[in-house]
Amino acid sequence: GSYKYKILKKLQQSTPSPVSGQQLADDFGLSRTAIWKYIKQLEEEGYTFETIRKKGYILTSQPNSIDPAKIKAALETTTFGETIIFEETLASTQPVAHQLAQEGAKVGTVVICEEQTLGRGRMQRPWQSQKGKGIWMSVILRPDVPPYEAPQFTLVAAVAIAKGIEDVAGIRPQIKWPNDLLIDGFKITGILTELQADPDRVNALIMGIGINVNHTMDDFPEEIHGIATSLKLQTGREIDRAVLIARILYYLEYYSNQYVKEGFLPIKKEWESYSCTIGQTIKVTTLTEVFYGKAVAITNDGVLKVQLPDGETKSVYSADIELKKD
Ligand code: BTX
Repeated sequence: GSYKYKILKKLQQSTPSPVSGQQLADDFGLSRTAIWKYIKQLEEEGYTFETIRKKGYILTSQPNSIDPAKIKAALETTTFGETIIFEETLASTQPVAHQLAQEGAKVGTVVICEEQTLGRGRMQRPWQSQKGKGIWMSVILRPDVPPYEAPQFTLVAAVAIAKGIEDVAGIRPQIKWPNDLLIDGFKITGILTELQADPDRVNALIMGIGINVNHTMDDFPEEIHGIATSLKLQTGREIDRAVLIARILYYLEYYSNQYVKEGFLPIKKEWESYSCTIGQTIKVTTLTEVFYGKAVAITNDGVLKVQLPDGETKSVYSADIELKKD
C-alpha cells in the first residue's frame, strides 16, 4: 500500500505536469505494469488521472477524504502526523487523544474523525462537527515547558492554523484572542487546549482543532447561522481537507519547536499580524466578571492587556471576548 501513496505524492507534486510511467517505475524500482496497477487502485479510491500518450499521468482530481494514507502522502513534517488514528465517528476526538497521551503516545500523534457526535468547545459548550465537512482533530504535543506556559500554545496553534489556511485556501483568517479564527467576522476555527501536567512539568498538551471547511450554510444547524462560516462559503471552492491537515501539521510542528527553542516572541509577531483583537473595543467575560475596554496588546506571555474607560489596565489570562462592531 505504501508505494501507492508514494506514487500519489509524486503525482501531487508534479501537477499540472505529467509524470511518465517509466519515470515512476525507475523511481520506485517497480515495473510499469505495477505502476499501472497502483494507478488503477487510486482510481478506485476516487482519484482521477489524465493519461497523455508518451508523457504519462496527470492527477486531475482527488477524493475529498481524510484517509490517513492520503494525509501522509501530503505531509512534510519530521514527526507530526506519523501516527494518525482515524475513525469515521467519535463522540469527540479529545478523550481519545487524552487516553493515548496517558498511554505514552508520541508527540505529533493525531486523532481525527469524519464526524463528532459530542464535539465540545471550552466550558463544555457544544462544537458542531458535521460529517465529512470539516477537520475535527486532536494533536498531542509534548513541549518541554512549565504548565503556566501552556495557554500560549493556543496562540501558537492559532498562528499555525492561520498559516495553513492561508497557504491552502488562499484566504487570510483573523485571530480573535485567544482561540478563534474568523473570516469576515464569522467563526471558521475553534481551538481547545487541554493539559496533562505535574505541578512543574507539562506531560502532554491535547490540542483540539475544529475547522469548518466544506460546509454550505444548510450544513450548519440553525443556532450557529450568523456565527459560523466555512472555507468553501468564503472562497467559493471545495478545499482538500487532507492537504490542509498536512499543512497545518507542518506549521504546528514548526512553531511549537520554535517556541521551545526561541520562546514566544517570534510567534507573537506572527500572531499580531493576524490579530483582529488589538486596538478594538471589546466585551470581556471571565468566570467572575464582565467588563468593557480597549484591547491594547498581548504581552510576551500571551496575556491580553485591556484598558478600562477609567484608564486602568487589566491583564486577562482567560476569557471570552466579543468584538464590539460600531
Ligand atoms: P468555544 O467555547 O470558544 O466555542 C464554542 C461556541 O462556538 C459554541 O457555543 C457555539 O456558539 C459556536 N460553535 C459551535 N460549533 C461551531 C462551529 N462548527 N463553527 C463555528 N462556531 C461554532 C471552541 O470553543 C473550541 C472548539 C474545539 C473543537 C475541536 S474539534 C476537535 C476537538 N474535539 C472536540 O470535541 N473539540 C475539539
